[in-house]
Amino acid sequence: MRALRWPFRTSAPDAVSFAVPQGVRAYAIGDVHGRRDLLEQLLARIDAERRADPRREEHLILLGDLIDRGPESRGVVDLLLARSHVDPGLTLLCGNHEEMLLAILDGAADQLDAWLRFGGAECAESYGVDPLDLRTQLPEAGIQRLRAAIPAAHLAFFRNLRSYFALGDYVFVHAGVRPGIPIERQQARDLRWIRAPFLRSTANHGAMVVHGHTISEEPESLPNRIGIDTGAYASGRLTALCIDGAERRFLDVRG
Ligand SMILES: [Mn+2]
Repeated sequence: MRALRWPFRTSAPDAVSFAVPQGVRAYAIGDVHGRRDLLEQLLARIDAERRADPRREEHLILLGDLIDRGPESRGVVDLLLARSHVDPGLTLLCGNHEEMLLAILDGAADQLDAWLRFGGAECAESYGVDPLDLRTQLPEAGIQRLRAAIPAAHLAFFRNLRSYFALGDYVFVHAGVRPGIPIERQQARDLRWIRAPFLRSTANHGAMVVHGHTISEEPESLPNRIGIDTGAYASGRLTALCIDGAERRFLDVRG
């Protein structure tokens, strides 16, 4: 991946050829993965910036993979549910981890083991379910345990997550887009899972694609995509992209 990195990594504002309308500002946050502590810190920074220097239209986009791996999946959902009632500019995207959990809750017993291994164990624990129980019971019984433990409001939260969000010259997705296909015709599977065909593509996607899902040490700023998953659950670094009219910059918190 190293060879694909665009050289600039500054956090100072850059004038770019992609923009959202003047007076509109958007913050996009990468994969939180159960790190409520980092999300709280980053939101505090963003809210402080908004208070000090407001815009006429403010957006906050979470790029998905809110849950799994880190310790506080339930806490992250609680925080964002509460915020969704008071922040009309909040958009929450569905990552492959939320998709997996929903599939399991809908009865995909064959996916339970893989989910537990890829961070679902920590998520189950945050809902008070012992992952060891889930591994030793029949998968159908495990799914019943999970269904009983996850509050209805959280289930509705997961079901209401969106696949993408378009704003000005930008489109926000969890993983990426399938090159050559318009955003409205993208498959949810590609938006939430895609890697190489998107990451290696030099095609103009018709909009600057802002995504998470694939971890890089530093945020990646390329001519056709911006990746902001800095692996918060393991690195302790949660990154956001701020797009402010025709300018943009990165901001992050480190725990
Ligand atoms: Mn992902």
